[in-house]
Amino acid sequence: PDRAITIAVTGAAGQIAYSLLPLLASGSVFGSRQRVALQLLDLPVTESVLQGVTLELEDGAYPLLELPVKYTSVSEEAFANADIVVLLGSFPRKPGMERKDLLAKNGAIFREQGLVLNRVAKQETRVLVVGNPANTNALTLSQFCTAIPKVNITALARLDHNRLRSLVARRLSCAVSDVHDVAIWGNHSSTQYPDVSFAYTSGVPVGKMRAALGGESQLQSEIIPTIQKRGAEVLALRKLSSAMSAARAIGDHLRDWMLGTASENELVSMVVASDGSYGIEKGLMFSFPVHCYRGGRYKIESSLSIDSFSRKYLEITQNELISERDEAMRVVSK
Ligand code: NAX
Repeated sequence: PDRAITIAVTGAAGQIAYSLLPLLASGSVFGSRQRVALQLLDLPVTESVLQGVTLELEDGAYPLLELPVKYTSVSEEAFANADIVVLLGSFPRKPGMERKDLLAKNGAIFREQGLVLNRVAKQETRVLVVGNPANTNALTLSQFCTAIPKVNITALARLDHNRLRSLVARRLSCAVSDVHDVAIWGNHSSTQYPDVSFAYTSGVPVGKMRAALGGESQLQSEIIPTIQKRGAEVLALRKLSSAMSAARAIGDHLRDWMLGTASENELVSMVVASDGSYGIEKGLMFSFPVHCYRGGRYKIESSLSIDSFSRKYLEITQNELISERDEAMRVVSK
């Protein structure tokens, strides 16, 4: 067996973590031969919950999990020697809270965590930001963590990607595994652009997917808004935000990023620093369709042709991200 990979998880006393940690410990993300060491972080107020989660991980008797499981409220300790850092912890939006205040609270958290990582992380450490506003939190972190190359800092769009893939499968009455190359562009927010223009199945060739789903008007009025608002729909029903599906998406993101996608040509969606492809401002943390290769590498698929239908959506989500970035940078540079 290989050496254990060390995974730091923040917000580890929260609900996504409660679904994610068993996936990491059981081998269903990195495979049944890869040992895993967990370093859990949450705020001091949650200490007893975090300790309880640690006891449950021990009681799981996972053959691949290194014992004892470390837990702490000191980020230096959680991040030390981590190969992978999953940032779930963030300041939640409270009723009546303005976006500007949310950006300020999270700007402070992700600046601090960026600075800590800058001191204790390795150059090869891979960082996945999940806590919202995820794209902008990842951007803030990367500004303050120059020790980690920007390509090694990503944020989660895979939940949106999986939601779209599943919706297409349900609409076409086919298996999810038969749906390929859906894409999520832009912000993990209601301005994201869920795109089926490059998607295909064994029955629907590339270029015919919009028509198969009822045409552009159907996409615009129904399919796109359904994905954009899916998180809000789950929240309204469960009175809690998506957690089981978020954990699953985090597992998919990490597996594909570290081990490569199962098929070499498959497109998956990841929030990464823009390289200027498709006219998206360089450096902006933007969800793109990417290819992943073994060894923690990925490449933005930069040769897709964007028509006027898609272009409109790309601009809206880019503009939102630029305004979030400007607001976040204003507060963190104070
Ligand atoms: P919970 O509120 O259940 O858990 C969050 C945990 O983070 C809490 O235990 C809290 O004490 C901790 N925390 C807060 N600030 C921290 C800090 N500075 N350092 C360490 N820990 C800290 O939220 P949960 O449902 O688990 O969701 C976690 C985050 O994921 C939220 O920000 C949520 O909005 C975001 N999501 C992002 C998604 C994405 O696709 N990018 C989808 C799912 C989810 O909504």
